[in-house]
Amino acid sequence: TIMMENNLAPISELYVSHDSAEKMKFEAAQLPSWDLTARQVCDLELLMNGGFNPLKGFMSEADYDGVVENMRMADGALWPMPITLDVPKKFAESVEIGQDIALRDPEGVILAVMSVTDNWTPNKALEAEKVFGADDLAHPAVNYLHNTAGEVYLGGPIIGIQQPMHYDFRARRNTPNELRAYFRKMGWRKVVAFQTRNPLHRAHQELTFRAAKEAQANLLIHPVVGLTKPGDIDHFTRVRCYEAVLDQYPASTTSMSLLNLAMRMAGPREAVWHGLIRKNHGCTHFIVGRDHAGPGNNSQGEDFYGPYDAQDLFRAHEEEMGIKMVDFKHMVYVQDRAQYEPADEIEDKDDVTILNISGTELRRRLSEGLEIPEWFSFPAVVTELRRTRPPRAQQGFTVFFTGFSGSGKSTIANALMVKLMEMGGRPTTLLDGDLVRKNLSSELGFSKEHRDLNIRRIGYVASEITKNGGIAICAPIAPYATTRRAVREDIEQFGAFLEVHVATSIEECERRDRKGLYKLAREGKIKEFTGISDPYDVPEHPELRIETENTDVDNCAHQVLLKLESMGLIAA
Ligand code: PPS
Repeated sequence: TIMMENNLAPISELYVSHDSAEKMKFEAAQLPSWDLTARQVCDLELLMNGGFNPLKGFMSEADYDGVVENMRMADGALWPMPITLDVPKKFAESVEIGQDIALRDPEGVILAVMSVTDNWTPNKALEAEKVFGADDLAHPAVNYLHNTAGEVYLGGPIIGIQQPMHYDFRARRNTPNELRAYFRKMGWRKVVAFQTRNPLHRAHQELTFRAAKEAQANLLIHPVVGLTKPGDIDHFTRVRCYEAVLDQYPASTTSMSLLNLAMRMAGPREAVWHGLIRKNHGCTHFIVGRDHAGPGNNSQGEDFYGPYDAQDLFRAHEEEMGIKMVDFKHMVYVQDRAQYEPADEIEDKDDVTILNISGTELRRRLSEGLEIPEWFSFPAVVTELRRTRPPRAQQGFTVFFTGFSGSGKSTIANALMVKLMEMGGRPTTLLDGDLVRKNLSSELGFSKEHRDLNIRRIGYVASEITKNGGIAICAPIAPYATTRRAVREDIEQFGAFLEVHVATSIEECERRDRKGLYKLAREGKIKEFTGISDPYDVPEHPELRIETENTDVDNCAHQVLLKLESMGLIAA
């Protein structure tokens, strides 16, 4: 049987004693040092504060092998997730076994010292298969493993010097021992934890409240604020949303604390990992939902894991973990009775109207500024989400013209800019090819490398403008498809990207030869001239292609406006 009440004795941390910390920090400054990645900082924080108990450092090769193979450390302890210090080969070669290294945050502050006991090159394909279920780059953690993580892993015990600094929501962050002390003080003997990386709506409030009632426990809303799935709503917005929902629970039954975990989206293994972490934070129960910590679709368009695999794996290890699973009730809104009910307990199913709004539908309503009903979410939550995700017609975006020199990009871009400024509402910046080459890229020429740099710089500025709600209009030649794709990816994190191919033929550009450059290029006086002596990749799927040969400038700019309107970016 499972222990149903929590043991709230302090859990062991890996910090050096307060008195020795200063001395150790001073000595550590002489050591070879490693600048931790964002994920490693998250992992280190939970190693040091006991959140990853019983781990004593970054994993040794033997622990790693066991964890990958069958979720067990070398000593047999259950642990489902590799916690490894990945570094580039070059750094690994500079470190000897037995040596101490200083672990620093991205600003250079020394957080811990690690005694290196292990140094090995992991079989990443095997790790992907065993831990994440498939060696498929569509899985965000597999992609990270192959494309971001270093080639070599270093392992060894650590001694913590200080915890990573957080300047946001400081009062809401708690170590396992702080939470244990809080539960002790409040007399909370049973606590059910709810893990989340999404805003909470009414259905979540209902299900968490029911889970707590069912377990006769208090409730801990325990959202992840470290690293979640790429594309998620940022944690700043989410925490403001959670704070709004907290008022909805009966007073003093529920608490909220932020967990600086770097999620891996590993489904079943991740659920077990989450459970162990909550156990360490003094909780007795843990809510596991349908498709817990699911990574989305694989490259075949199918789910990586079965919808209840996470619950099954958790249940199989529940006893050993010492934390009990509360399985997630799928709550739906029954309009006739104006309340949420568990989907599998609705009696007169065929006679009542059940309402639902999917995540996709919610995003659509936000982006189009449409109604989000009160039965679905709390007005205060919707207000926060609308502040972060204003309707498309108020978001920033980038129009990126591409085409040969003399194709008419600048002229159309200028016409578009004044039309947008006539409408007003958003600051507009034109990043014209010539203008950029005077200001941003004055030292660059026209080699492939320099053109790439030039376009990447334009993309960076445009992405900042887009992020800040403005309109960026770019008009470089941008001859390479791969560079244009990279710029698109940079910008689409923040707003829409509209690629416009100004499709004037090279013959027509040369015939017009407005700057006399084509003549010089033909004579070999300008080298590497696009379309003459340097390549141009014709865009395959631009949002818009403009033929200029029989169309005047005003009409070309108008075509762009119509496209923007159809994308909801400007009001019709
Ligand atoms: S790129 O390839 O996107 O980085 O080029 P871009 O920054 O748009 O700069 C193109 C303008 O530079 C002038 N110019 C050349 N263009 C192409 N190839 C060569 N070798 C070259 N040398 C100078 C030319 O005037 C381009 O201006 P636009 O406005 O396109 O005619």
